[in-house]
Amino acid sequence: MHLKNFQSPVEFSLTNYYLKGEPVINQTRKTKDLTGIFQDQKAYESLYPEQLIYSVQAWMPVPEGTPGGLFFGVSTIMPGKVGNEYFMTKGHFHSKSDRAEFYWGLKGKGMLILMDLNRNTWAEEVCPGSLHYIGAHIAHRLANTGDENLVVGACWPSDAGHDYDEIAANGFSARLVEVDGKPRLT
Ligand code: S6P
Ligand code: ZN
Repeated sequence: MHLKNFQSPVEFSLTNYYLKGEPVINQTRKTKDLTGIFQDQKAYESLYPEQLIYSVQAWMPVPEGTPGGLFFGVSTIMPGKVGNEYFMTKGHFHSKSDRAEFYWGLKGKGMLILMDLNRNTWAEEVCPGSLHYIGAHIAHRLANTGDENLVVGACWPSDAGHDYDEIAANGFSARLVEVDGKPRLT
């Protein structure tokens, strides 16, 4: 019998929402990485190309594509807008499109924008403690509607992958914009 205590190689801070340890990947998306995502081209071009829009940390304990494993991620979306459209992630379907995912709100205020294969789009409010099940064949994107960072946890299958092409080509069928100071899907 083995009764040794081991420590997990990765820690998640409940105070600053940071993943610490190895192996953790850190990804940033700046204005210059989000060409074609926002509607207002003029407003987009007026932003500083190096401005950080969102970052993602992920613990991928098994190689990407492994069947049966799980990944753990934390997405942080900065507050701000391009014209009247909130800062948001690129959004994607999973490459293995039937793979689901959990999101949960940790900090800040935002919306999870969801779209099915028939291009029906809807949104769920994200706040600390909100829990979101993203089912099979549903594209997903996060938008920050508040004035502080939006931090969201995620867990998804290690063989899900990301399909950005469909969203890059056709977008979602609705956009989350500010109307009279409030978020609205239009
Ligand atoms: C992965 C999961 C998240 C997103 C992240 C960034 O399946 O949904 O970790 O990758 O929120 O969004 P995007 O659309 O740029 O990958
Ligand atoms: Zn996903």
